[in-house]
Amino acid sequence: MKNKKKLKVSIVMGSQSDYKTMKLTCKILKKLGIKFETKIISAHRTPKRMYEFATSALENNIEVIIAGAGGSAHLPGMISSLTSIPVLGVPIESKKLKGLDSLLSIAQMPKGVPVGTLAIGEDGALNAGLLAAAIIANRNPIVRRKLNNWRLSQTLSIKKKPK
Ligand code: RP5
Repeated sequence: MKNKKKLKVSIVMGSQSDYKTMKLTCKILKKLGIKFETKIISAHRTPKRMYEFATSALENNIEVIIAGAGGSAHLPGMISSLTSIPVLGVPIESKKLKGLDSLLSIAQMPKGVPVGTLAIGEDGALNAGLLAAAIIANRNPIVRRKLNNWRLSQTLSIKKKPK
């Protein structure tokens, strides 16, 4: 996949079961016209895949990595330890602790290796896409315009009075 100039965002997740949440990230990136790829990569089940992905991300033209993981969710932190590309972490709503485990695991990175942590579940998945778009928009006016239009249509959709 080397030198595919247009690839911007990589969405990775620890399991197939995370996809129902991470689909929201795909949806918003599609809407904003941002190229992305999706991969299942588990820090503990496929550590070699994780290493190879993270260490080749820069040469694969990835600008932002969005990593969704649940439970003992070390995937975003481990990826961030292997690359200086910005990593956004989405805590998946786990079955046992409703995602509190994932949230703390992703958010509580010790100093030196950052992960931008989003909200638990679908809110975080969608916002991760918006945040990736905002990062890319810093040097891409077309993405900036699309992102601003999306935000404006959200504002316009909010009614002034409850029914
Ligand atoms: C994590 O374990 C994954 O990110 C997923 O959220 C969780 C459960 O995985 P499955 O048992 O559904 O494959 O690694």
